[in-house]
Amino acid sequence: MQVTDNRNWDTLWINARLATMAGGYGIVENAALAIKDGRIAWLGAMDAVPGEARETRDAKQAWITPGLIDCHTHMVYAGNRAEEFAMRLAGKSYADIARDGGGILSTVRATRAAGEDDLYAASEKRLPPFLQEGVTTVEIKSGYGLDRENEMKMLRVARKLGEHYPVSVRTTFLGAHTAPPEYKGNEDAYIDAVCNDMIPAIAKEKLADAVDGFCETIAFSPAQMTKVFEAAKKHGLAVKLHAEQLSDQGGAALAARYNALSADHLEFACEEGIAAMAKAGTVAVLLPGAFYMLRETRKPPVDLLRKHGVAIAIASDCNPGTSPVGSLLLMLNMGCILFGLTPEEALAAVTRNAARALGIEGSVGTLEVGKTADMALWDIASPVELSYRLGYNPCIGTVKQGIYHARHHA
Ligand code: DI6
Ligand code: FE
Repeated sequence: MQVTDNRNWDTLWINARLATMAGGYGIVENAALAIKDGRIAWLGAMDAVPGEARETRDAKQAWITPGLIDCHTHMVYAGNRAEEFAMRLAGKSYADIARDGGGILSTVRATRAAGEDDLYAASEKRLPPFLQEGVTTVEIKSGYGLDRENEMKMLRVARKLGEHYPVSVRTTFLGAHTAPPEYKGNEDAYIDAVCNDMIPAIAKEKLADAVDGFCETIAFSPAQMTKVFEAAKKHGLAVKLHAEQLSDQGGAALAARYNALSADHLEFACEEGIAAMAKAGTVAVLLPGAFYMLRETRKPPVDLLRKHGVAIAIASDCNPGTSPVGSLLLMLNMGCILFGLTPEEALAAVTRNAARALGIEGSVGTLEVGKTADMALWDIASPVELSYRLGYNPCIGTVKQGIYHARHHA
């Protein structure tokens, strides 16, 4: 984007070290960055600043990255599943707990029972740790309501979080998470309700930006997910898929066939599915929190993703069952240690590639002229540090649509 009026910037950040993430780290040392109307108007070397701003802010040699993007969460829910955590530690599997009516269904019971205000209050508590760590965009899925009214309640709560906090919320309808008890043994009828009742109502009220599903033996088959994707397509909604988390169901290839924004988890993905994702431009969203919590030993095939040139994102999967995670930075470290990503890949995975996984790479995910001025400021010596440490938060503050928000130190 061409910037014409360069004497009229709103804010000029000076003495910054930029990792623009526009290709590799995209490092610019001794940098300045100008903001106008919430967008990046110019960036480059301090001694080449071509204009003036009403307000100058000194970054004091802090690093500035694109605001982090958590592209896969289920952070709107009620209750918690600490008891199941204890059961899993005692040897019961996630799938066994789900078959016995626990797992996702136990969160469905709690979420259905919560009024909209209570659900908002419970969910609101999970957001600040992410924002304090430099997150400026978060995706939030439904999937614990499993009927029209309760799925819409979840999506409204998610949208409301984005209205009350300096974060953009992208919402995803995950009605096809599992079949609710009233449809037990009648899963096809539930899928019909997802396709013919829920998706049209949610599309009409513009409550979701995308449609997702759980393609797994304990959830829905590729044939059932095909119906859901057809309905999404009919209503102009993008699709995503929880694919190959616990077994290879051919979900990656199915997602690619529908030009999905992303296929997520992928521990059991085969090369054929990955090649199809590469061709379709479908992003691989890796979720090290769930891998870790389930003590999974099969790693997502990172080498195959690299070989085929599939963009890799990572996310928290923040959910009460398999990933009760409150830190995206921890996921960078786990992405490196557990999955073998490089620190540079890990940072790209929560910026540039996470934006692609949400279909918003045109406006966020890198520091480039014309993009939204969503940024995170860090007290670090190099961007590698964001993956290196565990349990430290070096975030100084964020800039959301041009406005600075200092981090609140506890
Ligand atoms: N895969 C996951 O990791 C979450 N959902 C899904 O389809 C887990 C959700 C939960 O256990 O509550
Ligand atoms: Fe998930």
